[in-house]
Amino acid sequence: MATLNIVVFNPLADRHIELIKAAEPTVNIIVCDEKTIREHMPECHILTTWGWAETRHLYQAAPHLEWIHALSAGVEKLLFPEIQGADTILTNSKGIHGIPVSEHVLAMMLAFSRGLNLSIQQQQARIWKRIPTNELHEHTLAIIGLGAIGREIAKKAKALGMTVLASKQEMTTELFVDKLYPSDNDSMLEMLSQADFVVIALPLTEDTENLIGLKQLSVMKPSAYLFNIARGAIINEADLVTALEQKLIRGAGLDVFAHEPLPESSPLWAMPNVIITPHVAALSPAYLDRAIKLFADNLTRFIQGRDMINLVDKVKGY
Ligand code: OXD
Repeated sequence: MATLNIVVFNPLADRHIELIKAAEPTVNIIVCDEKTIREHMPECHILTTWGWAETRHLYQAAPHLEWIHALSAGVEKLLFPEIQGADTILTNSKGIHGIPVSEHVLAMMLAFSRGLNLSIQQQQARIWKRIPTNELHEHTLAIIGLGAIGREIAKKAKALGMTVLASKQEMTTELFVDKLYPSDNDSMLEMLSQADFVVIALPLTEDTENLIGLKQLSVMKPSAYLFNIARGAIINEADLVTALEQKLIRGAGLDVFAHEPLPESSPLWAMPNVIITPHVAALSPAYLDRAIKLFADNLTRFIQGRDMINLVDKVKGY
């Protein structure tokens, strides 16, 4: 077989290169940035990139490309018509996000529950004033979308004494979920109405775009908090702003937005009951180690012609 050229759109440490080489010593690894990537497309066989990176123009310049691997779980910028109609393999990094994302969600839930968002604001103004605090214990968490991330959140929430509800397309037996709901609209409304904390952990698809709008927000408890660590477009952002302004819900912890970076003009920035993080929920020093390990495993499968893991359905989008 001719040497395989793997173009990687991210800096790699030596240990990452070694992991890939251990899987397949003969491959040629080309690490690129935004400026250099295009020139390597004519010789590229495997492209390792991010689901949020503009890739269509690169694809059009890559006649030998056989496989795109997303270092992210989301593949939103990798689902353009040319790839959907071609044999090009698309895989993602689903399954490696559970630990950091669940810790991020827990951090935001605890921050609201213990009033840390308000304490930090007071601290900046040197104000000593007792603020209302609460416990997660015996409160109810609803997880919309129970995949690898949702399960890890459920496990940690149970350890804190919470009741866990979750919605999912197929009914399965779940160790850390007290009640599982099907994913139809009525079931979702029923689940939302029970919850003190709601976490969105779904992929963005045609079906999930704008899934959470005023109707869903209106059935939530006025004391409830909403968290989004999935994709911004799953929430109708204008409806969320209305719900927060009208106090239909108490607050929101948001790591993802319909437009990123979140525009300076967004009213969300100035809301005291909103915690904004810049799409970092999955990131930690361990992220790339896990992502490259998964890629290297798939590389062996690709070369040996075995079934690959995390194949993305290019029509469904996950
Ligand atoms: C991802 C993310 O898609 O971190 O991997 O958002």
